Parts: sequence; structure tokens; C-alpha cells
Amino acid sequence: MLEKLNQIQGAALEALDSVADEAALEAWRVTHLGRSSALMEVFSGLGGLSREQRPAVGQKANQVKNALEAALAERSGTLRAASLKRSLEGERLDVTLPGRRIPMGRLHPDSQTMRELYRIFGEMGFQIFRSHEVESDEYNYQLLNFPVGHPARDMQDTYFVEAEGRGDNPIVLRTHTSPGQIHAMRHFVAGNPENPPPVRIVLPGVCYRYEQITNRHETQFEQIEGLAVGPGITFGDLKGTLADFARRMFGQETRTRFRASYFPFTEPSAEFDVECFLCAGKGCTVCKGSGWLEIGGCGMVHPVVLQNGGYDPQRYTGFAFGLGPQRMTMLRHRIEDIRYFYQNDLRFLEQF
Ligand code: FA5
Repeated sequence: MLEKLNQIQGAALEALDSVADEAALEAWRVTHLGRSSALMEVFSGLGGLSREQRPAVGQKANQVKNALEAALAERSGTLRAASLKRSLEGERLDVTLPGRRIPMGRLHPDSQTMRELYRIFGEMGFQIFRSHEVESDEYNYQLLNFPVGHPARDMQDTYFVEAEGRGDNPIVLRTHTSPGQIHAMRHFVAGNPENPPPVRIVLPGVCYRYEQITNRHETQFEQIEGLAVGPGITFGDLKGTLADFARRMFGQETRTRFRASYFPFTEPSAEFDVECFLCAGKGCTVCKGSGWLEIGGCGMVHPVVLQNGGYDPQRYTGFAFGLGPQRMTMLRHRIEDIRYFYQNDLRFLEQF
């Protein structure tokens, strides 16, 4: 019996030499250590041996079992190491190769300027007020003192959304952010009609005009409106606010000037210019040699508009302004054509 155990061990170890993968190793385990293996038969036959034979055979059978299990563990380790080596060699990695660049998203230059404007006006105590892009003629024009047929309407060519059956009050795409002035004033008045609170808001958003598209004019563009209404507000407050804004936006040394102008909804009205920050007022191609850059329009809120907003013009005055953020971005970065803003060309967008 002891001889038989030696043979079992020898045959099993010999078979193990030719095991080349994990599946074959499992088959080997079943054949040589499994329940119906020759070795296990010896274990089951122990009970039938004589008392003298049993300890020696039992001991030897255990030795064989331990030897086979140890050989199995060792073989399994070698096979696993070999398979790991194979897979590592298959996926060889050249650590000297430069990495792949991960394209980073960034804010559109329009969004960057708008966020800066919100920050600056926020620090100056203005709230952000949002209004509609689709308006009625009444809000876009009539309540702002452009009566039906008024020639000043020609300053802003309009896109009509719905005209049929609406008489003098067609639905239009807003041509400027100024109709938001009426919405804002009415909103604040609604809180306390007897004693409406002061208004100090900026009103950002997209406007639409049926324009000839040029390097400085788009049919869709941004504006930011400002409105302050309260007792005793003067043109001096308007000048101070815009001059302070220009210094915060373009630098502490920036000079500003106001030129008389006309808007139906402000009286008096002005164009607001900042000293060209590219040539420090000396004159360059961007400011067309004048040393000044036009940033937007402004003025004191017309009494008719105050009244339409629900504020008594005997008790309240106000100022308003409307600036072109894209023009500011263009000036700052010397962008020559406004059409780049909406072309989604990464070669342009990646520069900001
Ligand atoms: C207005 O739209 C007035 N509502 C501004 C205003 C508000 C005056 C409050 C007084 C009180 P204007 O049409 O000039 O004004 O437009 C103001 C700014 O919007 C311009 O200076 C310019 O920066 C920008 N803008 C106007 N039209 C276009 C356009 N087609 N493309 C790009 N920007 C434009």
C-alpha cells in the first residue's frame, strides 16, 4: 500500500509538469486530489486495513496529500505570475510619451464680460433684474414715449412676431432692454403703490434689430440697461455712476465724457464715451483717431416714462443708461468683427 502511495505521488507530480494553464491545473486537481482520485480511495479504504497497517498507511497518505497540495499551490502561483507577465507585455506602456491634452471648457467672452458687469454694478449697489425678450409694441415703444408712427422708431428696425389682428400693439422682439424699465418700475410700485421704494437695477439681455450686419452690428446683440429711480436723483448722480463704472471696468485713470443726444424716453439724453484705453486718448485705429470710445446711451428718465412706470414725476426723478457689452469686449480685446461672437469657432473662443 505504501508503494502504491509512492506511485500515486510520482504519477501526479509527473502529470503536473505538463500543466500549462489554469484550466488544466483545475482538471489536474480534480483527477489527483478530487473525491474520486486514487489518493482519496486510499483514504476511504483505511477502515478496511488491519490495526497494524492503518497508522503507517494513514500517515503516508497524509504526507502524499500535503505534498500534492503544496505542488498545486506552487504551480498555481507560477501560472498566475506567467499570465500577469504576458498581459503586462501585451499592454506595454511608454512612460516617456507626452500625455494627451484634455480640452478645457471656458466661458464665452460675452459671459465673461457680463459676469464682470454684474460684479461691478453689484458692488455699486445695483440689483439684477431680468425681463422678457418678446415684448408688445406698447412696452417696447409706446410706454417709453415713442407714440405710434413716431420717427424715432426708425432708429431701431423691428422684428415682428405677431402683427395680424393686433392693431397698434403687435408682438415684437425687444429692440433694446429699455422696456424692462417699465416692468421694473411697475414691479417695485406693486410692492407699495402709495410709497414706492427707490429702484436701483441693472437689466441684462439679448436684443434684436433688423439691421444690416456689419463688423460692428449684429441682428442679435447684448445690452445692459441701468435704472435708478428715487427722490432727488440728478444728472450728477448719473455722471458719477457711469464715471465710477468706467474706472472700475477699464482702470482707475479712465476719463469719461457725455455728449448731448436724443432718446424719446430720457430728457436730457446723452451718449456716454470713455477715453480710449488702447491709446490713452492719443488716437488710434480703434477709436478712429478721436481718442474716445462710445459705450452707450443715457439720460434722465422722461417724466412720461416715470408716470407709465407708476412713479409720480413730481416726487421722483431717475436716470437710465443702456450699454453694449459686446462693444466693450471688442474694444478690450481688439476684436475687429462682432460676427465672431456667434460663430462658435474654437480658434476664436479658445483665445479668452
Ligand atoms: C438704445 O438702445 C437705448 N435704449 C439706450 C438707452 C437706455 C439710452 C437708457 C438712454 C437710456 P442705442 O440704440 O444707441 O440705444 O444702443 C445702445 C448700445 O447698444 C450701443 O451703444 C451699442 O453698444 C449696442 N448696440 C446697438 N445696436 C447694436 C447692434 N446692432 N449690434 C451690436 N450692438 C448694438
